[in-house]
Amino acid sequence: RPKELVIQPKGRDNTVFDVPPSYIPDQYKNVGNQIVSRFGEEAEGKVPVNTISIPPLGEILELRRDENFSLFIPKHRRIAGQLINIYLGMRTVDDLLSVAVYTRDRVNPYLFNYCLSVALLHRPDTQDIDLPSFISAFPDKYVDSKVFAKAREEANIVPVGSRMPIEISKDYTASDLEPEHRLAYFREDLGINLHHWHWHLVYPFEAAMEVVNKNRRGELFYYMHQQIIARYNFERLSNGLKRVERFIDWRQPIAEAYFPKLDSLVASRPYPARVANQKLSNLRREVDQITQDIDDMERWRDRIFNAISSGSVRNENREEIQLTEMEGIDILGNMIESSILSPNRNYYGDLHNMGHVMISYIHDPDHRHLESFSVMGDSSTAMRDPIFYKWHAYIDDIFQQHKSGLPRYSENQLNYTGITVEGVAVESGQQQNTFNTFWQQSDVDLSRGMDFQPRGSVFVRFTHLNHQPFSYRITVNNSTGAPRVGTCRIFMAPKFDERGNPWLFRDQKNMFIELDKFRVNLRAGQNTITRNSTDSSVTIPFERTFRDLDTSRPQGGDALAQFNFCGCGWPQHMLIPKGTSDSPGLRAELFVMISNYDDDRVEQDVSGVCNDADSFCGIKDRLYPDRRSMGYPFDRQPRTGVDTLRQFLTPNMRVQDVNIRFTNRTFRPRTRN
Ligand code: CUO
Repeated sequence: RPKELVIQPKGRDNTVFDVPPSYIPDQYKNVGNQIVSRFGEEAEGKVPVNTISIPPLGEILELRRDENFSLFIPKHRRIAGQLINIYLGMRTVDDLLSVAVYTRDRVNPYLFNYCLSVALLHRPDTQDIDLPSFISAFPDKYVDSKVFAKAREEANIVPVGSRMPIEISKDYTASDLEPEHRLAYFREDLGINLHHWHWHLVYPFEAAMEVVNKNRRGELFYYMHQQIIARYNFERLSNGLKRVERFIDWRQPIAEAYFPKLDSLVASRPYPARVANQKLSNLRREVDQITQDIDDMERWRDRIFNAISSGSVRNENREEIQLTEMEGIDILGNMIESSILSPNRNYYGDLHNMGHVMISYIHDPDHRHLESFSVMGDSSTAMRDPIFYKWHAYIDDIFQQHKSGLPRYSENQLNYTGITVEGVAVESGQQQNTFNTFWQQSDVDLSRGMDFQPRGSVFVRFTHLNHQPFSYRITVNNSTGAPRVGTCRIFMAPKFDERGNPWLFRDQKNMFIELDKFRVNLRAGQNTITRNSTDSSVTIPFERTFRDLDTSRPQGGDALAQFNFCGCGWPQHMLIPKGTSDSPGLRAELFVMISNYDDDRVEQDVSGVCNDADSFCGIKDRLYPDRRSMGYPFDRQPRTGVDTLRQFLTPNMRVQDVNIRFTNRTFRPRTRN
């Protein structure tokens, strides 16, 4: 990929930055004027760039421009923290622009993009600046590498306007000989991987304290990833596979292989594959300054389990901190991930992050082959690999150990006196209480992340799961004689386990996926609540997942200002698991609860901020908008005497049998005229 000297301001492809001559990197010094004038000739406008004194970049330059970049590698994290601080420390937006232009052609492109994104997200004076969607900046992290040669050819030969979309098969990474491949549509989904990237962009685990220290971030790390595992298991049951097993014995071979077929355009190298039955080794990678033994991981694990069983952790001053009912999970989240909010990173270590690193170097633990990390080493690609889910199933199980020691919710705590949910129905298509799923094709423009002449859009067409839009109709009786306010919580789980047996509540509770959560006003007497699937509190709209904002944004500044935060959210097209194609489809249980808003409420002003995926992403610069433990009411073991979901119910809850029916048809694109 040619490294040109021009940053193109978004949406104005023919505008260039007026790079001060002193900013031109040494390797271009002799030809700098020619390059600038070449781009300058085509330019319709120039953005002035101040010459300022640039802070020393030091260690930041040690990551070469043609290397891959991973936040999981401690050295990379450290230099990312330094660069973020430089961007955050600029006094004005003009100075920020100037240092961005200067660093753009010197530092690693992934590092540059990540650090500038974090800074734009967190500086008060850049809230109205939007970035192009990450997939259009780095398409190589999301699509089959074969696409790029085809795209270049298409761009060279076919004029803009006549170019045909390049189709990516949804079966390009493996064949049906590999049972795990049945889940490829989920693991390799563009929207899911973009969500995961955005989540970790919004919740970095290492940076300036004011960037990391967000309300309940440790708990949200637990909850968002717990929901990923629940959703993955739901998809597995839809595909005749049993729930994912934990990666618990780190000295045993990993049966699952994965061949990502992604090439890093920045590093000009493919992401390494993992063959079946590879084993972890101790890491000795001087190049990354990583020396880590499996023994270290085991020690951290044992200390974490000790902390959970004793109900307290030890901080760096050897003080005990209790893992309380409400806040303990937040401490554990930061400790296990780990983030800089961990009470004692020396002692409890860096278990989850180092797991990613160990797995991502399984093919070259001592760097003898000069290979870089695999997809597990990068939050934008990690969810593609089956081992991601085994690792996170293991991590989640640690959190569940803590949760199962907490006080159980009593009937009184769960109930909302006087409020009865009398009926729940799902309306979609002809059949009530059936979700309809199918394949859908969509087109994404990749041209922004590629340099070729002549320019113009080049679309790829990919196939993803989707569902028919639906609405819930919920009837509620309020017998209190006065208006009431509640929070409506909607979840769904498979009705039977992988053997076809009904669940015990203690197992089924971990299978519930959150579908929606919203406030309801209940007048005295009968109420009917209707709610559309597109309003879900876990999802962002299709358009926001895939498009640059300038083609889809509503008029007005507020939505625009929140774009980067708003990129976080489960993709709407993956809200409903695939289900099965037999009649009547996969049998599932839809759970609706109305809890007392007095116990849920968080006092804050959320006007003008993006909050449509707040269940998984929180709200930018605000408190998490629900006071309950995340995952409520399924985050605890049930009270005594409750073995099944039915026994768990109080009058303010209701369960409706539903079916998820998959039709093996592919609908043509709807994203482009
Ligand atoms: Cu999201 Cu392991 O935390 O990837």
